Amino acid sequence: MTTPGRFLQTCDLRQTDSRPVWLMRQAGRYLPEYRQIRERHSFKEMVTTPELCAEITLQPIRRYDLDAAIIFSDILVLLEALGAPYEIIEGRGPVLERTVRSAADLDSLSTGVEAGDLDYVYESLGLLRAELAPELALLGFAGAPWTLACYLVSGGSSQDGFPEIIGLSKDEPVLLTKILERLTDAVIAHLKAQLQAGADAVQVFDSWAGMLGREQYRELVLPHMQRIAAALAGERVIYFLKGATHYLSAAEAAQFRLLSVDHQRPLSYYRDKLGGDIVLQGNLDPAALRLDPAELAAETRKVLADHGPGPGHIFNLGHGITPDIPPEHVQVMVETVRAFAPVTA
Ligand code: 1CP
Repeated sequence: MTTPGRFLQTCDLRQTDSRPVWLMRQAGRYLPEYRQIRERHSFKEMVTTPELCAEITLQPIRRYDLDAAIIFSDILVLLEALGAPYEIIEGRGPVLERTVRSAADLDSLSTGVEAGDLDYVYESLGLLRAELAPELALLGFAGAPWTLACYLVSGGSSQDGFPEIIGLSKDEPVLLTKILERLTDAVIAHLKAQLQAGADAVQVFDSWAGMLGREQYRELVLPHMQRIAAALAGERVIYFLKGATHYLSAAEAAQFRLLSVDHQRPLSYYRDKLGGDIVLQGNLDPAALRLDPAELAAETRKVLADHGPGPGHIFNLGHGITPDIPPEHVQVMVETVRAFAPVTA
């Protein structure tokens, strides 16, 4: 069982002694202990073997005074469970064995995740909950339907911005909606199962929502995300958007309650626009982690000060940490957050 620590207290807009802090992609290639395991195992082995997965998830927790652990997994595990297996190719990123661009492609995909297919994720969460200190929050996650569809339609990572899905949105809007609905059902089931397995909160990553204009966002992204919010009402669901948070009105944001924002705009912009009842997560520019320690500490304090002393702020980056960051710089960032003036009610 979890004893509410800083992370969960902040989710409830309660006062804490210091801001909760964790980093997107906190387990990963910038850590030498991660690279050591990666030399001996494929990415898939690391994700699908619960003992390895738990070990990698805990690596950043052992190094730093963080408030949350996010399970080492990937958004693509769900596509694999639906019948589109992936590989991670060194230097290129994810590649799927197939694409879905026609009604026949969609028909040949599973209608839902079969019992057992993602048990390795849920088993890993069980192991982690037992090993983590009770005041640390355990996070599960999934890709948002739109971001998953980008990979499913294009067949993997793309340097040129997923043109295939933009084509599909123009030529076959009904088919694209069906794809997004199928993915939404699967995301809801996967998030619920992670919460059931011991996750205290789940994050939905909409990394590619920002390629859409405001109108397209309202058509292709928002209805599916609203269905996820409704299906998980009462649970802690953090919605991470890159390049699109400013599309949300206060009423729309309120449905999500926990919003992770990128670094394009200061936190005070979102606080002013969305009000005091939303928990904001973010938003140090990940590039700030390359600065020398004094400048990095100054940038970290700028984010903390910009939010102001009120509760409801989870410190994080605006996007994931990159593999080139010196691990000591993360230490500087976390210590700066800890040393900052406490949150007041
Ligand atoms: O060691 C390696 O070569 C693998 C690199 C790697 C890692 C460490 C991949 C392949 N995935 C992961 C783990 C991962 N992926 C986590 C771990 C938990 C954490 O510590 O935060 C998470 C949350 C993800 C989520 C993820 N995967 C997203 C959304 C978040 C984001 O950063 O935007 C996306 C878009 C992916 C796809 C993916 N998987 C891997 C890579 C390199 C990518 C991105 C590729 C691309 O830009 O298209």
